[in-house]
Amino acid sequence: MGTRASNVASSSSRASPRVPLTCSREVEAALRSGAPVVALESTIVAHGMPFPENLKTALEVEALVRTLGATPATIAVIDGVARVGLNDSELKRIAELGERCAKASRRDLAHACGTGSTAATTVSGTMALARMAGVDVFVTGGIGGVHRGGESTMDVSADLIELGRTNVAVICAGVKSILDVPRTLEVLETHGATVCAYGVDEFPAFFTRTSGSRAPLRVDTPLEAARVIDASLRLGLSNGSVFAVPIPSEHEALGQVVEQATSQALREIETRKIIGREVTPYVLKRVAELTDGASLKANIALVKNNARIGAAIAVELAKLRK
Ligand code: PSU
Ligand code: MN
Repeated sequence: MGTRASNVASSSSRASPRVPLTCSREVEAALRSGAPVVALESTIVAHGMPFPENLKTALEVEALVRTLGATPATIAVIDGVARVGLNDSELKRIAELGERCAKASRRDLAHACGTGSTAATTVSGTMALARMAGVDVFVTGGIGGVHRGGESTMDVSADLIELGRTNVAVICAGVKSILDVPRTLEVLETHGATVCAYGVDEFPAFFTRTSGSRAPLRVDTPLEAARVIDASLRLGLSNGSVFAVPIPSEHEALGQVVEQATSQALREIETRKIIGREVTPYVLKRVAELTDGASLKANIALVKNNARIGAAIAVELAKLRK
């Protein structure tokens, strides 16, 4: 597996006195033997879906990864310790906390660990911890991006910067269309992140297979993706990569409904003069109301699809690196 900090604690139950990071026994054993491991984030659990669907989905995604021959490693900060591989009760705690759980991107990791807090990790926080533990492949739903109007607000997700400086492969369904897709791709390019669409030419927009923006690169199979990741690790590049998998066609109809609701919510924002940090919560709430649960269903379907492909990529990568 890739670079691995030598002083990272490896016991399942004790943190090293020096590094507040532990891997579960299962993850530790898999990493030690070079078996495939798939990192999973916890912000999608705490903040991305309502309880109890969030817990059910998280457990099903872990089971799916196992079925496909890889070890799942859900990542979060629990009582001040960065945990790579949560047990079911830790996962339940994050899921039940929901919106009350802290959300940790890279900037928040030291504070969460230093103050003994519990926090769900975003894509950037999860990538940073996955790299420290030696996990190369990470599956999620969507990554953060440049917000619409980001050219003046400078609201650009830390995920994009992390992808420029941490070598982890992120398998996702692109970015939500409430974000600015062209500018998101520009920022990823600026920071040197490798961006491949999976099996298509266009960068997908989460609920829809198309975004109107062509992806810079394309791969078509798990083996091809694994070869790209392997080459990146062999070259010792510091940047990460995005493998953007479109939502499966059979769920895209649902996605289209969500997309129409999103457009309506965005129009409402203009007429109601909603601005700044009120924007995203308003849009998400309106989309949930307008689609009567279709957005959650489509979200779960695409996360599972990403997990299937991500696990297959991790399996191929482990074979290449044996
Ligand atoms: N996009 C989604 N679902 C999510 C997220 C993004 O479609 O749950 C979460 C991820 O954890 C991502 C974070 O890392 O939101 C980005 O937040 P921000 O825009 O504040 O950087
Ligand atoms: Mn932001």
